[in-house]
Amino acid sequence: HKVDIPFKKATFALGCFWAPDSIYGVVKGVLRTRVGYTGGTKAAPTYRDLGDHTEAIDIDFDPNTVTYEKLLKIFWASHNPASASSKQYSSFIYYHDDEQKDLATKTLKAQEAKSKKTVLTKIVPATEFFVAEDYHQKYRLQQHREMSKLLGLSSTEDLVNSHIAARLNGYIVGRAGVKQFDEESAALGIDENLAKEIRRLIQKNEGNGPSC
Ligand code: MHO
Repeated sequence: HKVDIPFKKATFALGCFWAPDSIYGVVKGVLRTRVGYTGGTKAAPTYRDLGDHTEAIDIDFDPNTVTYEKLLKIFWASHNPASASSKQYSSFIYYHDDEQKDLATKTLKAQEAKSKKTVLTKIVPATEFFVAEDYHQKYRLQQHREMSKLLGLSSTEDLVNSHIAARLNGYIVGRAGVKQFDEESAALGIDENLAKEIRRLIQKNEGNGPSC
């Protein structure tokens, strides 16, 4: 389930990280995702004791298939950047280079103009990303133990490096439709029995907003 092509990184915080893991996991061009804690100073943060860090998602993407602008568009559309939250759930864009910084700044201004609200999102340089505990990775997929087992996804290693894990974690909660799934299920190596179950879950959950 490994995809070995050149990639770029995007790192965002937009509330509880389970939902963005599913939302970004099914975006075309997204190769891998992992959730964790970043932006703070506390050494070795954990879910129960994350100190001044924020829950965030770290994305590996293929820039030839998806642009950083598209990922930003999804960022603004997937949470309310004008609502105040604790540091744990605050809105951040952690840029990896000047181009990302400029695009983030530009789209933040556009978001403010469009919503006529003060956007609280902070745009800051990416710093060390602490991968969260196993049970937070591909959280939705892990609720389907049979499926994770079938795919041989057991360690954190698998869960954060597997392309198929990122995709299915979004599909099973309906974050992309059957049509897109059918276009890539063969390439993902999914057999017909599993495909049937996934289509059923997509249809059941499509239209439900993402929840945490
Ligand atoms: N209500 C959830 C939020 C989890 S999210 C990873 C919980 O506290 O378990 O912060």
